Amino acid sequence: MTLSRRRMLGLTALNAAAALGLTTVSTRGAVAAGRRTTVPAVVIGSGYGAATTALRLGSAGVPTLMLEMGRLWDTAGADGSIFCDMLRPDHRSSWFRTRTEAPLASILWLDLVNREVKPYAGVLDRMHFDEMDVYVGRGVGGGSLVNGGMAVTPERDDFARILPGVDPEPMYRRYYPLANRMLGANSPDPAWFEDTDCYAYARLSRRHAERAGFGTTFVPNVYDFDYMRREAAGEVPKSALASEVIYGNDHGKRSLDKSYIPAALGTGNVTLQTLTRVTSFRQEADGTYVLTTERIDELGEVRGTAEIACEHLFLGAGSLGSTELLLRARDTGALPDLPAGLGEKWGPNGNVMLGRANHPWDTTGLVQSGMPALGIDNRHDPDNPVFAEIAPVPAGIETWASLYLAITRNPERGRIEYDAATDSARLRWREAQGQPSIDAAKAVFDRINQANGTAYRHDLFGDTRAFENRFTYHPLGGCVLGDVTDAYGRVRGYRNLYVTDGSLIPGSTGVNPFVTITALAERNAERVLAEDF
Ligand code: FAE
Repeated sequence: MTLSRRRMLGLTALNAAAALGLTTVSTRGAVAAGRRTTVPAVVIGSGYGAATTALRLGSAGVPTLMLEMGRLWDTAGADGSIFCDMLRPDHRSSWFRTRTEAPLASILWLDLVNREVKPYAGVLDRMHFDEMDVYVGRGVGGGSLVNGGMAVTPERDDFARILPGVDPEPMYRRYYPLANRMLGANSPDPAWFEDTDCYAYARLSRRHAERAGFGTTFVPNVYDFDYMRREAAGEVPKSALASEVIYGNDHGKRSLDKSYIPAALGTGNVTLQTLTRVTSFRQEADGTYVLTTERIDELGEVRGTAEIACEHLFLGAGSLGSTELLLRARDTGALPDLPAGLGEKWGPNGNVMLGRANHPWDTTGLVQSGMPALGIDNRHDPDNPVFAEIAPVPAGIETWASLYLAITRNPERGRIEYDAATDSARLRWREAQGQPSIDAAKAVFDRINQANGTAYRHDLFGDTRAFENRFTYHPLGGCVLGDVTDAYGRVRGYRNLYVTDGSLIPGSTGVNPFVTITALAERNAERVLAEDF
């Protein structure tokens, strides 16, 4: 069966499950339920690494169960929308919070964007640690549901620096092109981009960057630019042009629940169970892994616990999620031989957010596409290598702000630890460790401000700071490839145990990370399927 036919079959199963309110999705009918289920392979999570691995396992004929703690997002609520937008966030926005916690905390020091909400299994989580918050997506598709869709392949020389143990040749010949194709990365028609109102903000930032001698580059995106063109023309319902981004997109976006996941379900070998959180796992004497899982409802009530046994276990719960599960297993004695390097080499991908004040005559318009399309590319500067995404402020009003998410090559690393008292992960990262990111971003944007007679905005992050580095969108590391795992994601010390997500990458990719996470998962799955099954 072709991949596109499998994808159609899987999409049909997802839609039917959503319509019926089912938390188990399969193209083969119901799977056995009960206190203990046994399956050949389990994949924890449904983000980039997990979805890729599930497809490849399913395609190879391995019966696989995917477990995702968030819900399936493909049915409209009472208001006719699947997700809420950024301007009127409701319970769908946030993972069990009473108030939304948007990255842009204020405009003119006024909290115009955050709202009180009812606690619910919403799509965006902001995980709080001592001196760093981590944004992650919750739901079928993980981070793909909430992210900006920027599909960036790092430059080949940079790749060798990011993952020195991985041969770049097959990555650039095979796995990056495969990942980009599967994810549906595409670019806007340049003539349309130059003309459309919704990218006036990006063109203004490009002009300002060029005045200071910086180049910009178009960034592919998984949002369908042809759909966006039709949104702008008023031909289809709006999504990216209706302030939809961090709380999900009703239309246009090829998130994983539109690409890898239906293709995986369409193999007939993959079953997806939603609203199911893996709390811990152990190994039995015969090598079987036994997971303890908790089923919740959308209001957070625990509806039951169950054990799931498997021969092959793939952790794709994201940098924090996978590392926490492994640390818990090691430090509670369930898997005592897990490596000492577990939790190390964590980083926020050098993320720092900043805003610049535009001149009164430099307006950026009321409608800004929620999907970034340009980056200021200063990656080749040996002193201050920066790749700065020109980010939207889809506030629906003229804010006279230009916003950026700068990705810097901050060499600082943090550590994830297991805290027995709270039975949860702690992130050891000090705010001061983010200073090299601020310094690099400042070197670039000071020049841009000087060349344009502009200044930083001090009203956007809740206090008076110009640079916000107390949160990240790009958590990376904790189970680093070549340290905690072998060169293909097999966890050292245990057979048939694998990591397949952003935790494999040591803290930085220099650009937005999801294409690299996907390409690496493709590469590792191919090897593991050839040798371990
Ligand atoms: P991830 O996508 O986080 O998926 C992990 C999944 O596991 C989630 O669905 C969790 O709910 C689930 N999970 C966790 N723990 C458990 C458990 N115990 N039991 C069951 N399920 C569990 O992992 N990256 C880009 O490349 N371009 C962008 O434009 C971009 N923009 C972003 C914007 C925002 C607002 C955010 C938050 C992120 C952005 N990212 C972007 C980052 C990107 O989404 C992220 O690197 C990937 O999603 C990470 O993929 P993983 O496979 O590691």
